[in-house]
Amino acid sequence: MSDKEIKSLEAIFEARIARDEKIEPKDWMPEKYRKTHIRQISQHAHSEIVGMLPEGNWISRAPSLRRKAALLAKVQDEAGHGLYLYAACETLGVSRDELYDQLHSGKAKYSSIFNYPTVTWADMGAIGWLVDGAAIINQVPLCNTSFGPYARAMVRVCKEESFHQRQGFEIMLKLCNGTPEQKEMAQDALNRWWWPSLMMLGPTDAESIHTEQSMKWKLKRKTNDELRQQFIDQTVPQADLLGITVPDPDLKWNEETGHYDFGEINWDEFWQVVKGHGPCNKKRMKDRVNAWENGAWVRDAAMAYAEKNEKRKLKEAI
Ligand code: BYC
Repeated sequence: MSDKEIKSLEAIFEARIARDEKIEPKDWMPEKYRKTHIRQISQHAHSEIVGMLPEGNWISRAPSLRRKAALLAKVQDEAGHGLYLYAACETLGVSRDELYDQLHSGKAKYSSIFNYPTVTWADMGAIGWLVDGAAIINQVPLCNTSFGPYARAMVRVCKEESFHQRQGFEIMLKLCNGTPEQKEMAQDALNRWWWPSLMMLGPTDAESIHTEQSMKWKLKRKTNDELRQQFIDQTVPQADLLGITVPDPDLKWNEETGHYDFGEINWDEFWQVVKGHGPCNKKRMKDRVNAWENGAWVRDAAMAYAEKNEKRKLKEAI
């Protein structure tokens, strides 16, 4: 294709973005648009899959049958989110095997938040309330993202995230209305998950290398800092309602801006975790690779069953 032809396709593409039209997999798109979508959607898919691991730790330890059923359903939803997202990513011409290879070899990133340990039951509450709460704030704008398969996947994901957030908040509410020890457990979980939840929304806009271009392409509809402020503004009153304290001495309502001011985030810690040196990075990858390898017989059996069925159908058709 000549440079002139590419320029004209680019102009048509930009005009479609400006009109808020959805870009579909078979439409022409700039190579950089395709690559940046593969990057973000696959990181998102990996986060869902790795995100199952810290919670999986508590399925066999949940304090009641009701809690166990809800947690099990939540973790299954996360597997489903991973699958929608991998499928959306595959429409951009990358194979599932390649994506898994990138995750298992440590080449691909996944959300920093899942490299922290889940040491008490209250962590299940804090993850649902804070981590899924931050995820909803990040993902609701993505329902309106420019790439069709990603936007459509997000609509369903957000509906399920909303249930996840509520089940987490309800765990926290129960603990906060329980014994002093239970309330202390909830406070301890908030202390440990607050700052990593703020980091989850990505580096500051000044440090974010992809935001500017992704906003232009309407891949991202809000910047990292906008999402973080929205999360803080929404969550602090919920902590007040629970009667526990956000671990930030600089947190203060600002009448003038109509937002909370907040303290300095430890970005060194964030980058350490992103680079693989968080408290659980190695364990998460080991568990994920083991789960993949130990599941090989299930995949082989499913393939053998599908082939057998295919042959039977062919035989019947003859
Ligand atoms: N962790 O230029 P930036 C869930 C990387 S799962 C690790 O701002 P971007 C759930 C970033 O990739 C929810 N890495 O990037 C599941 C980039 O590196 P590369 C997961 C991070 O993409 C189970 C570099 O830093 N949500 O909710 O414009 C149980 C510079 O950053 C992180 C999504 O994936 C991080 N936190 O903005 C419970 C949502 N932040 O790629 C819950 C979709 C940044 O150049 N993703 N990096 O090597 C997004 O919205 C955006 O990708 C982000 C980052 C806002 C996360």
